Formats: sequence, C-alpha cells, structure tokens
Amino acid sequence: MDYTEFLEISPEVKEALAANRPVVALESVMVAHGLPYPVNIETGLKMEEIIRENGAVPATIAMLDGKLKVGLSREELHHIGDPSLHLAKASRRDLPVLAAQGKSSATTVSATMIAAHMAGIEIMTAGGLGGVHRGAERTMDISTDLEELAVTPVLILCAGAKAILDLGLTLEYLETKGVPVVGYQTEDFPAFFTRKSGFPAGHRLDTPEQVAAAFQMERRMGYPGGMVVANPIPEEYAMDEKLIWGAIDEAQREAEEQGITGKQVTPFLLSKVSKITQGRSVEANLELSYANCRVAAKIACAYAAMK
Ligand code: PSU
Ligand code: MN
Repeated sequence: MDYTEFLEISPEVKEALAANRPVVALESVMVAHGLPYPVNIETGLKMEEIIRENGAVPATIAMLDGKLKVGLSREELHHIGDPSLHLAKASRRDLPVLAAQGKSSATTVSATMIAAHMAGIEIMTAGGLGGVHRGAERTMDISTDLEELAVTPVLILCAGAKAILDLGLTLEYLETKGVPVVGYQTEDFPAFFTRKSGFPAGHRLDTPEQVAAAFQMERRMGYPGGMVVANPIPEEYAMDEKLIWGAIDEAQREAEEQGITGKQVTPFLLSKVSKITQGRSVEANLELSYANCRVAAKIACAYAAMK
C-alpha cells in the first residue's frame, strides 16, 4: 500500500528501517496529556535519548497537519507538548477524519500502532496501555487499544496497566482477543505504579532475546495481532500500595461525582492522582518510562539481529 498521502517518516527513521536497524516507536499522548508541562517535553526528549543510548532509533509519532509523522523533530515535539494548543487525543476512530481535515493531534497507543505498522516499525513503548475501565459493565468503556492489539502486529512494552482500570477484566479481554501477555522478569502482571497487580501475566520471559523470539514466532505463525510485554517499575521507584490505590479510589469517586466520561476519563484521573500523591505518581511515571525505553530498545536490537 502507498501511504505517502498521509504518512511522513523522518529521514533518520527511514534510513534505519531501510538498513534493518532497530527502531522503537513512542506514542505522543503521554507528552501531550499524560504529564505536566514542561516536564512532559523534557521527558519526551529524554526517552528518545535513552533509546539511542541503548542502540535503537526512536520514532515518536503524532498527527501534524493531517499527516501521521513518524519520528518527530525537536520543534515538533515541543509543539505536541505545548498545553496552550490543546491538542486532541486521537485513537483509531479519529485518524481518517483528522487526516482529511489536515488537523493535528497526539496519538494514543492504538493510533500509534497503526502509524508504526504503516511505517514498518514493530516494537513500541507506551506510557500507559488503555484497557477495560472499572464499571465497564455499565459504561462499556473499553479502550480501543485492546482491539488494536488483536489486529495490528506491534509489540507494546509497558509497565503493565494502571489501577484506574479493572486489571483483571483487562487481562480477560486480552485473552479473549488472543493477545499474548508476557511478564518481563515477572510472573505477576505489573500495575504500573507498583510491581504487582495480583493477576498473573500469561508468561514470564527473562531476556530481550526470549521476547524477540516469541514475537518473531507470532509473526511466523501468521497471527494478525501484537503482543503486550509488561516490565515492572524498578523496585526503588515503586510506590507504596496503600497510597496509590487509595489515591486512585479517591480520584475515581471524584470523576463519577463530576460526571467525567469518554476520552476525558484517563487524563482526569491521572491529574487527580498526581495531586493527591503530591506529584509522587508523576515521578514514578518518569522513572518507569525510562526503564521501559531501555528494555524496548534492547528487545528491538535482539529482534533486528534475528531478521
Ligand atoms: N493510560 C494511562 N496513561 C495514558 C493513557 C492511558 O495510564 O497516557 C493514554 C494512552 O495513549 C492510551 C490512551 O492509548 O490513553 C487510551 O485512552 P482511552 O482509555 O480513552 O482509550
Ligand atoms: Mn475509553
């Protein structure tokens, strides 16, 4: 397929892909909506730097003026992180309309997977994976990220999922959709701010090579979808369980009281949790993101070496 009408790959990423060098895609909602300004931009740049230090080429993805940009320049990253621009958050359903209208938006995991796949990138890392929200039996709020994982062959390295979701139901949903879930050096599916959720990840793998081999096998078997690899937050940065679960419960109650729904739910909960924990959740978020970039780059290197 010729995607050039709406896909623009940076020269650096294009060159790396042509030479079969490892590339790691990054979503942009974390920079646009997941972190406070200006920490968001510094973090976006630092994540790219860490990926480089670990031998891969970073490709942050966003939609700018109707084009899916794969590999943002510094200026473009600053643009994405500028809160005064109120950039939208685009998932799968939004991309065609935004592209037709020439609009700009940060991309969620699902939209980033779509662009990465069009560009030929197979490994990505994400701030947070969307999932089945608490109370989904009433609201039907289930992130399209999970559907995307079932149909698009991209590996997502993340720190598990936040307890703003129903983690048990999120794992059930991924099982129904046939998406492999791997714990990286852990049996337990991590809960983002903490190392354990109490729910088992499907499989434990311990090295980048093992993960790359499993992902390559999924490709050889002709599966259409991707894989979730969950890397627990480094021990020294893990949050106190009582503090974080309490903060999430409180934020959840406020969201219900204020009638927050739809795509506003996640950003609302995250900023409340940050306030309640006096910024400690943001600090943990930064550290686990850096750790994820290291592991994602190593997996991308191992995967490229196998090709
Ligand atoms: N969960 C988080 N942090 C995030 C997101 C989810 O803990 O930043 C973002 C990601 O971009 C994810 C998207 O793809 O929100 C999912 O949004 P929704 O729940 O509206 O599908
Ligand atoms: Mn939703």
